[in-house]
Amino acid sequence: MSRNDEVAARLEEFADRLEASGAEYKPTAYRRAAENVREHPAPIENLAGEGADAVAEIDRVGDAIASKVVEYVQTGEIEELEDLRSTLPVDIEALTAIEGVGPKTVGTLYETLGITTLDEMEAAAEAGEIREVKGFGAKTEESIRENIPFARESQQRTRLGDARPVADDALAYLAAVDGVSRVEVCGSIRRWKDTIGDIDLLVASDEREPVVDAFTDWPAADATIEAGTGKASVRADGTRVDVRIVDDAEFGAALQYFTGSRAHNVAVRNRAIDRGLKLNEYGLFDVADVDDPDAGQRVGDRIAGRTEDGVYEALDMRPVPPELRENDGEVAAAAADELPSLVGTDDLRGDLHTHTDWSDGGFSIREMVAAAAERGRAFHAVTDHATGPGIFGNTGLDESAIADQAEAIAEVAADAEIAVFHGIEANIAADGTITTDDATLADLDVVVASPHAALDADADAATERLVRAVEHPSVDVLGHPTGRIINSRQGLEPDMDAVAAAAAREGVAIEVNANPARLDADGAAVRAAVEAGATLAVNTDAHAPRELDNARYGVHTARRGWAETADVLNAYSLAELREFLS
Ligand code: DGT
Ligand code: CA
Ligand code: CA
Ligand code: ZN
Repeated sequence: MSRNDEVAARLEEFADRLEASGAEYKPTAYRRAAENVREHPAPIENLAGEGADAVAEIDRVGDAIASKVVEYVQTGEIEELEDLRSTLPVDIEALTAIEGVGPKTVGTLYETLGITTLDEMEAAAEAGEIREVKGFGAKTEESIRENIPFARESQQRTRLGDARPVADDALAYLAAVDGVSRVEVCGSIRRWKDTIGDIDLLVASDEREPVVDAFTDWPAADATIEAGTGKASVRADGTRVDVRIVDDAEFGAALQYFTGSRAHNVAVRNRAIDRGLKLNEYGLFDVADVDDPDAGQRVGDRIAGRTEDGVYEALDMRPVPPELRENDGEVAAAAADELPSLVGTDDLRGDLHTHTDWSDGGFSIREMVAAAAERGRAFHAVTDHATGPGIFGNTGLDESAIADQAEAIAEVAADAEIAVFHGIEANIAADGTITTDDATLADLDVVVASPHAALDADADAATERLVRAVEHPSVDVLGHPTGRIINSRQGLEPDMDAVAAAAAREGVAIEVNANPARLDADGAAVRAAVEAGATLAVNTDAHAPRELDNARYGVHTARRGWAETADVLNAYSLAELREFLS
């Protein structure tokens, strides 16, 4: 976490605690300040070093907040925040993770029932105490009770998009340590799961202790959890990071073992047993002539282990891409040489879902197009929000604003180095209708239709809604189909087989939204889409240039769903893309 993110998180906690204590306007001021500190291009510690006046130069950061920022950077604490923490000693982050529970509710339930933790909240809900509190009822209590397990899970698992940069930093750091010959991520992060329990790293080196010492000195490590001879764990940015150090000759076997998943490993190990071989984290061993194969871990002739590919090949399999290792058909496919040729990050030629300052983005059309061109993209679609359900205030475009924007886009397109498409992100109402005029939609190059409201509908209603939306003649892409926010909102739970079948029939692409808070469609839904013969669109939904770099999360999510290059609209040539959109 950069210091800007860290300071922003403290300001947001400040806002939540103020709101829980009944403050009216101040929380909003703190939240706006937090957002701008997070987005500020310069490191906040540099500004704080120059004093509160320099910090107050940031938009929406007033003198009072600026001096708190300086206090935090200098001392690691904000006295007023510490006071709020002791007068309202609640785990505000965990409690507000319950869908439908905000800081105000937390404050009320602390004052009336003394609730401070998720466990206490659960006990109170189960004892029927919450419904007795003024302003609450049986329905609210029931919804709180139902949403607690999801909140609990969200407190334990880190979003891929938060964990991956930490892992990348650790990889770069360890690669530069003396005596390290190879280093790789493994575990769920190498499989690009959408949430991560902990980050696993594997190092090949002859010198274990110096590597452990170097790792515990990693600047991003906030605390050492344990440090042994062959392994160590630290906490970084709130996530546990495990490192294991092995000999070079065993690195491939260890990488295979620690990448998992467990279910995949069991299936592969059984294949080894069928061949009279033994597979473990130390290697693949021929135990045919060994009296007691269980006598030790390294018993028998080592026939593979230096490289991971070598392990798979010695088992008569193609090497399995990590994203597929969930024991979902990949072992048989690898044995039959029928693995899909998965889409790669280099295959994407452009984005079909992005925003500008015409809606809730932070940058102009010209800036976003330039950022796409800088990244080597061949095309870029601007799809700002249309006004409609779930789009707040005046951030969404009505029909006349869309017409105005067409002119602005044409102006940028005229001298752009890349193809620029004018699109819209239209809204799918609860009944599946699209809330922008048909005539306006028909004129646009790209129509992404997404659900933004009524995201708690039951499964049947959700399926009908999405099927009806893809049947609209102008819709090209079904945007973030479930509307989930990872660790925060479950979203719709449609029958993806049915939605995918409709999308395939109607020639509508199903989006894999690469925003790491969404990753929607997820791997399982992508698999349903691929099996139904639907096309996919891997889009960043970028609201700022740097969010265009989130594309990799979308690609790896698509790979988890067995998506091939040919399945992905963003990999089409311009001519093919125009054909699909028309
Ligand atoms: P996570 O961290 O919960 O997101 O999931 P993973 O898959 O990273 O799991 P983790 O960190 O507990 O262990 C990393 C990998 O190591 C796991 O995918 C498979 C392997 N592994 C660890 N412990 C065992 C074990 O006791 N048996 C087997 N078969 N594999 C294990
Ligand atoms: Ca892990
Ligand atoms: Ca682990
Ligand atoms: Zn969007």
